[in-house]
Amino acid sequence: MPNHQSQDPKHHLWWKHGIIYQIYPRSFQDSNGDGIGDLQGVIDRLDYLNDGTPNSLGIDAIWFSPTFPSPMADFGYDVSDYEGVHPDFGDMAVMDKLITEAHKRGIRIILDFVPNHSSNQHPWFIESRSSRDNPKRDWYIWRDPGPAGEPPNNWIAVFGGSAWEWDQKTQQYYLHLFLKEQPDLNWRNQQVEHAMHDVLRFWMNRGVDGFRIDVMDRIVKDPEMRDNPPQPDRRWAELAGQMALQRHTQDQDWPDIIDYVRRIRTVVDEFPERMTVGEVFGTPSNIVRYYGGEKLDGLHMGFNFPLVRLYMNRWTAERVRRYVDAFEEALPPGGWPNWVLGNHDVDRVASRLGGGELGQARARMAALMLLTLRGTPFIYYGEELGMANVPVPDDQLQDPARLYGPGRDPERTPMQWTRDGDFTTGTPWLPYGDLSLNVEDAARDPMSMLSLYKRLIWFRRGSDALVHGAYAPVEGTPPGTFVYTRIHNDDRLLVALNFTTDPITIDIPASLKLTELLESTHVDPPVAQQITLHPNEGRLYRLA
Ligand code: TEU
Ligand code: CA
Repeated sequence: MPNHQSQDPKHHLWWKHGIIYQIYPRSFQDSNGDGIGDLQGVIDRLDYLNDGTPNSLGIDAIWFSPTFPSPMADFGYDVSDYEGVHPDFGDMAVMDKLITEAHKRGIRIILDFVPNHSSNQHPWFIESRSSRDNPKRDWYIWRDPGPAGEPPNNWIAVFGGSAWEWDQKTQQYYLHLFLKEQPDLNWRNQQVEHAMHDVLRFWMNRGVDGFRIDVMDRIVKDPEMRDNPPQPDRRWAELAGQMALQRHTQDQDWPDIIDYVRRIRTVVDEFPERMTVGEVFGTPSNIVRYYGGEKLDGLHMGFNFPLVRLYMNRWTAERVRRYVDAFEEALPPGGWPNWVLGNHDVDRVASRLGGGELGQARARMAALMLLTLRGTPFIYYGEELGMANVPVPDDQLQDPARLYGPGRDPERTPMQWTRDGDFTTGTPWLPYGDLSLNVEDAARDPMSMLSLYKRLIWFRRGSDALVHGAYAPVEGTPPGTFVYTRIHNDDRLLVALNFTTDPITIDIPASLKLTELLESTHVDPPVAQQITLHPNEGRLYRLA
């Protein structure tokens, strides 16, 4: 049986028992009218995020996508100074003020640590590429060409083309698993590893509470740089582009990566109550590897992405329950789950699940599931409004990852504060979406997505069952439904989800006596004891 035991409320830890909110800093709030979000803008909106009352969203931590100096080739994921603040976002004084103001509200700060690659404008790379015998040459991955001048191996970059860029001056290739503006750092060089450990210490000394670790699964690769084998199932190539033409056995999840992960954890553990969550992919057992397996001496969490990869035709009760049980099953005792519906790299959940009214209904049910499963929920800014992908005109697209259609701009558009937008007094760097979805109007509507998120979050904050309780699926419910309990001592709850577009009546086992309907995602709250779920409806019940 999955090991989803209750946890002792005494061991309250912010990153386990709280809710984490991802802010794409460029798109949350602009404070100086340049159309680009910034850290002062976030400070101005902290009371929206948590002012200690149920009028606010009620989150416990903010994960910022990169805030560091960067040429913005990949919008901050090409870092040119790991210990600074990009001038578009502010400066170190504003960052310090943000940390202080957030902490005053009990909000922790998580920064995006980008260790796999730096910007090609980083001083380290400028030195490294200057000559073959520069002391920093080996801080990056340089290799001679093949006999006919070809790249050292067949690795391909996520954003298309070979993962090797020729450097005419020193007559070698350098590796870049992403853009050529993002040269891979050589973590097998201890000087690199130590320099990056010091970056973590720098920020923790300033009060930063944790790190989301970018591309955690690729920071070391096959030391012999052997070719990746082909992906026999070529169907994926059409779906996921060139990357899917290979099985990434040599440049992803390399076996000794866990040694580097453990050493990062050792550094983070030099400071109290810090956390790490790694961007890792694949099966639950692969994700658990980054936790450090049974010893749990790796990352505090590895992102659990299956739900962000689910599109409407795969959004079924059976598949989602399989994901939940598989992750619960794979975690070693004490391992802590996490759940996420969206981020800055994937289509927004309301769009993925069908768009329009259907997408909204499914996103509401997904929110109830996100906030009632066992483990840490991650909310992507705007999700609490029901924001969907925004169709950005081709001439305004800016994401380098445009290999896959419009790229990721549609899920990175400005936060919508009022029906006029109110993200900036200038021209927003990306267009607004449907402004009828905005904080001001939604806060006044008890049936809005925002009101649903606030009720669920504030209920969750006071519920031992949801924060600490055991998870157990209820067997034998009709196809298309996923029903589970969350129980901690006498705090006993049941969640019932209907993934179908038909009403479904569920006979709840007599052993689970429903006493009170606490929440429904349907816009027409049903009679308490009736358990006929509307299409795409989720409900939360108290049990005797
Ligand atoms: O993403 C890693 C990753 O695998 C993504 O590149 C994903 O496959 C891609 O975005 C296509 O949708 C991280 C960051 O989340 C992403 O924003 C960065 O572009 C990337 O790393 C490079 O740092
Ligand atoms: Ca600004």
